[in-house]
Amino acid sequence: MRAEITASIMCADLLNLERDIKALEQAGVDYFHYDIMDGHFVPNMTLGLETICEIQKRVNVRSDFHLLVNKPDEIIPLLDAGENDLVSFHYHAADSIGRCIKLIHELGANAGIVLDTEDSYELLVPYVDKIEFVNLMMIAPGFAGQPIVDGMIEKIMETRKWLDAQKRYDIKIMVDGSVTYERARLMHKLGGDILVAGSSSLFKGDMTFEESLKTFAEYTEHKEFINTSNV
Ligand code: S6P
Ligand code: MG
Repeated sequence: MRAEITASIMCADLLNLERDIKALEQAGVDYFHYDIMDGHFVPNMTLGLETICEIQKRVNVRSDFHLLVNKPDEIIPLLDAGENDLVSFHYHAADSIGRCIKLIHELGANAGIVLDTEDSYELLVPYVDKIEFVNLMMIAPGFAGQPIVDGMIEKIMETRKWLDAQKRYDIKIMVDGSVTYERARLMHKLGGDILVAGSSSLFKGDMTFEESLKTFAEYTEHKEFINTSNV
């Protein structure tokens, strides 16, 4: 199965947002990735809840909320998210990880923990029975257009290997940051199920959205089975 693609809306042409979201929907993108920032957990602010709400009214694309905020438990209940949607929050931002997961599940949505580049998958140990996905940051959170941090591709494989050892084959791995087409091939092969497409690909401006998604599909089409116990 090919990788699913979630379009990083902060990388869209924000002054032509309606044009971009409709074109992305038409092109058949899998999710819209909404980075919600508070200027404290990360030194940036991007999409606000009102803007996201307007987008959700205009298109029928599944929502993928990435909360880059302190106290994510205060934001989660405000999200318009349901059973087909994704909500993830940073491990270090939450006062209570368990409470955040519970609040996401109360919405009916899928819960994910975001690991920053320096975080080990071992942080997931207490939560492995409670989450539906993991979001692995390949870059420092807050800004698009950064180079990938060394060792992150290997981390995808290590995390997949560990999840498989826990028999949580169903937990998906999202990969966020610096996802180029060439890297997508390897990221998917090593265990990345959902790839965040930002300024390195979908919004680079060198292809139409259709061409970009087709390229992702071609590059990630044949996920060779990797028996991670032997890797
Ligand atoms: C960064 C944010 C990301 C970026 C996206 C950028 O804090 O979480 O979702 O928007 O990864 O992609 P790129 O290709 O510019 O690195
Ligand atoms: Mg993100």
